[in-house]
Amino acid sequence: MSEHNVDLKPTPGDRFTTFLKRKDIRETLAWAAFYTAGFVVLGGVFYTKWMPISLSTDMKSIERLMVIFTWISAPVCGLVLSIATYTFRHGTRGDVPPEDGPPIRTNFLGVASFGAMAGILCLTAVVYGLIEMNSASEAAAKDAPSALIVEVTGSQWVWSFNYPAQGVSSNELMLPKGQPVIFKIHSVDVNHSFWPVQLGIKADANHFQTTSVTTTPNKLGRLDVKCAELCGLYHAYMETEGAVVEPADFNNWVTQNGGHSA
Ligand SMILES: [Cu+2]
Repeated sequence: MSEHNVDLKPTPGDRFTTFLKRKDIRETLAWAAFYTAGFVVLGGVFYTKWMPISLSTDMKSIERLMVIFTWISAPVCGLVLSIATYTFRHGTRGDVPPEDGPPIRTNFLGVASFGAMAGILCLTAVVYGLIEMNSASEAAAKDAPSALIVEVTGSQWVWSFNYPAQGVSSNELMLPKGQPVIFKIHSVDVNHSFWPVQLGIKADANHFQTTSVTTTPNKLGRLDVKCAELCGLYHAYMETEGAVVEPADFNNWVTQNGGHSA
């Protein structure tokens, strides 16, 4: 008779419902929701305020990338913190730790959903990154003919900039607003990394190869230029300033420094 063969084992759904009814799980999930919401708000509303101001579309896409990656990691971070919070609230000195539960490596649903979730998160990050990178290099190719060329030289521990078409050299990075700029970067000694912070770009400065990176400053403002690769004793001080200025002011600066407007 069939009723003798009825499978009375709880289904995965039943087990999940029982799991959700546990007090410790409910409290942990509540904390997880609280922390996750906190990180989502911090990432979306405050992150961009704490970051350096944006003077190019590349910096805007870096901002967006940081916010989206913060949102992706928010639930993971929220869950870890919530478990820690539960432990701090309920753990007592001298507690006997509970025995380990059954291993989940044989639980197909558990393993598959973990794998799928991790895979989707990683794929999202990779695909998103590729799309951003592609659109940046497309824009760079389109802008190349009208671009201002700036030769960037890194040396221990100074940045110098040469504007070949204008015949000007400087230790501050001056750029006209609205004109694409191609940085041709190299180093005279060890490896450095050229990082004009508010432009949202960064590229290695190597001794044996010139690297190049393109962007278009689209806002007036002060620039911080830093070295982003440990390059010796005074690496931390390898920084200089600059500005994005109106094209007319840029031309004035060029002539004041003995160059000629191209
Ligand atoms: Cu350096």
